[in-house]
Amino acid sequence: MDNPFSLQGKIALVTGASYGIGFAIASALANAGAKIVFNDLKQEFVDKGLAAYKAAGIAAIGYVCDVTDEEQVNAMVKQIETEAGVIDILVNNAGIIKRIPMIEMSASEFRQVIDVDLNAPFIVSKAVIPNMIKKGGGKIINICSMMSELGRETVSAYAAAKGGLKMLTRNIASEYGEYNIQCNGIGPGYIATPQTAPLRERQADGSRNPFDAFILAKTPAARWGTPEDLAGPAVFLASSASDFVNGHVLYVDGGILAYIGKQPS
Ligand code: NAP
Ligand code: GCO
Repeated sequence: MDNPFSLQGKIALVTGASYGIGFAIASALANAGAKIVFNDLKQEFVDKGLAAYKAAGIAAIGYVCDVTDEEQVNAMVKQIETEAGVIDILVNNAGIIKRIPMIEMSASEFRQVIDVDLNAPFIVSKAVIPNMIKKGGGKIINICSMMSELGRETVSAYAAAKGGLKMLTRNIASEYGEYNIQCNGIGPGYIATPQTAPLRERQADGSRNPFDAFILAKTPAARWGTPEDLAGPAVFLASSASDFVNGHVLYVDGGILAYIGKQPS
């Protein structure tokens, strides 16, 4: 029996993958045999990403592309298909967050988050699905969040986007499953990346950030996740090992969603 987790011969596009979770997922897919293509907003970050992939022994191809811009996305997908081949695996990873109390957030700020975290996965998925169908199938992995299930103060736009992304995941699975396209989500818990750095920064007096202590009390694993914790789940959902898994969000959260939280001592 062939190794069901092998990605040999597959082409994987991971959006926003110069660093952070996207970089870790792309590296894992490469180590499983996939050819990696990625994008970022700025050439500077694409170049930094290419250097990091090279240092990890990964021959990635990088593109400058704003995933909220449908013209840029369609041009990038066409260029990828010319330079590397039809995309077999899409990871919609690019994302932003704005932590602002809802009644202080402008409609423009709200729309910016929705644009990157929800509209962009729609735009990129729409660009790759037609040739996935022609090729006989494909894998789409949307990077959701704890906020696909839970709310908290100051993240209204992000939670609305990630909740919507869970349902977009289910709808792509429903609409294109018959073409052997599996669309699933990964819901990371609290992961130590630049996006969550403000939540972990030490206080002025050197004490731990209260949010840091809060998350540790809410996580059975009693630690923040690392981007590498997402590697195995991503390879699973990108591989033939998950060919009958569709419309599922796999939470990689150390148990947060299962736990009421440690009683304060
Ligand atoms: P990050 O460190 O902020 O990295 C986000 C990446 O997305 C960056 O490379 C960024 O590029 C790129 N990006 C943002 N807007 C873009 C756009 N319009 N077009 C193209 N690229 C764009 O975030 P992260 O922590 O690695 O998170 C990655 C994904 O996981 C996000 O979808 C996030 O919501 C999700 N997530 C994160 C956590 C966590 O705890 N960290 C937990 C659950 C889910 P620039 O560097 O150029 O801005
Ligand atoms: C926050 C965090 C979270 C994480 C992640 C949790 O401000 O609460 O940024 O939103 O990024 O989405 O799964």
